[in-house]
Order: sequence, then structure tokens, then C-alpha cells
Amino acid sequence: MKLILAVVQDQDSNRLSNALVDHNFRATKMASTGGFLKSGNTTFIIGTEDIRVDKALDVIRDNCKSRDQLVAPVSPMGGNADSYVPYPVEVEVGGATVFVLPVEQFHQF
Ligand code: 2BA
Ligand code: 2BA
Repeated sequence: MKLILAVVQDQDSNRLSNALVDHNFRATKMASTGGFLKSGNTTFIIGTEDIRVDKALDVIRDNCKSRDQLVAPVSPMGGNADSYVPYPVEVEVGGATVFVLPVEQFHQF
């Protein structure tokens, strides 16, 4: 068994939830926050058999798209003014950041 952790954008989370159910995957959705943009994203926890991991990755890939997002400048408040960028910067936020981990044990009590 494997545990898939997928960080996706909030805009894609409902579509991905529905697609996972349609393909008979069990999942748990958690609200999360990106360390860089400090804005909300969604982390899916999906426990599944090894042979279904590729299918789960396909479902994630098909339902999450990358988007450009503007990062507002943050005043350096006592920080290093040399690195302060006074204008918004565009970053590309990926469709999904996915980790696949081995599962040592799985229990449902
Ligand atoms: P839910 O996804 O809201 O599922 C609630 C219950 O609905 C499940 O209870 C199960 O009886 C049923 N169910 C869920 N997905 C189904 C499906 N695709 N087909 C048929 N029935 C389905 P539990 O199995 O006791 O799970 C309770 C909660 O634990 C789940 O809430 C989910 O948040 C989490 N969970 C369970 N298995 C998981 C897994 N393999 N990976 C990640 N999270 C899991
Ligand atoms: P955030 O940390 O809010 O990052 C959003 C986007 O900002 C990233 O998109 C990337 O394009 C950019 N970015 C992040 N850190 C950066 C840095 N130090 N310098 C320059 N640009 C940076 P993605 O790479 O697609 O990541 C989307 C979200 O996935 C991230 O949100 C984070 O929540 C999660 N994530 C990405 N890589 C991760 C990792 N290695 N471990 C844990 N979570 C990760």
C-alpha cells in the first residue's frame, strides 16, 4: 500500500474530490497553507494499493492545472531592505505537488 500526499490549488479541490470518488479512490482532504504564498491550498491524503498509484496520479494530473499568481510585495519591516522588491512578482503555481510514501501498516478500527 502507498500513501499519496497531493498539494493542490483550492480551485481544483472539488473537481479532484469528485474524480477520486468516481474512480473509487478513498481520500481525506485537509485545508493547508503554502509556505511561500501564505495562502490556502488543499492537501489530499490518498491511501491506495500499489497497483492503483499510477491511476491515482493520472486522476490528479487530469484535474489540477497550473496557474500564474501574483505575489504582493511585503514591506521589509526591520528586515533587509536590499532584498525588498517593491512590485508584485508573478509565480507559476503548479497543478499539484505530489509525494508517494510507503505505508507500513493500515488499520481501520
Ligand atoms: P469519507 O471519505 O467521508 O468516507 C466515509 C465513509 O464512506 C467511509 O468510512 C466508507 O464507509 C464510505 N466510503 C468512502 N469512500 C467510498 C467509496 N469510494 N465507495 C464506497 N464507500 C465509500 P471509512 O472507510 O471508515 O472512512 C472514514 C474516513 O477516513 C473517510 O471519510 C476518509 O476521510 C478517511 N479514509 C478512509 N480510507 C482512506 C484512505 N484509503 N485514504 C485516505 N483517507 C481515508
Ligand atoms: P507555496 O509555498 O505557497 O508556493 C507557491 C508557488 O510559489 C510554488 O508553486 C512556486 O512556484 C513558488 N515558490 C515556492 N517557494 C518558492 C521559493 N522559495 N522561491 C521562489 N518561488 C517559490 P509550486 O512549486 O507548484 O508549489 C505549490 C504548493 O505546493 C506550495 O505553495 C506548497 O504548499 C506545496 N509544495 C511545493 N513544493 C513542496 C515541497 N517540496 N514540500 C512541501 N510542500 C511543497
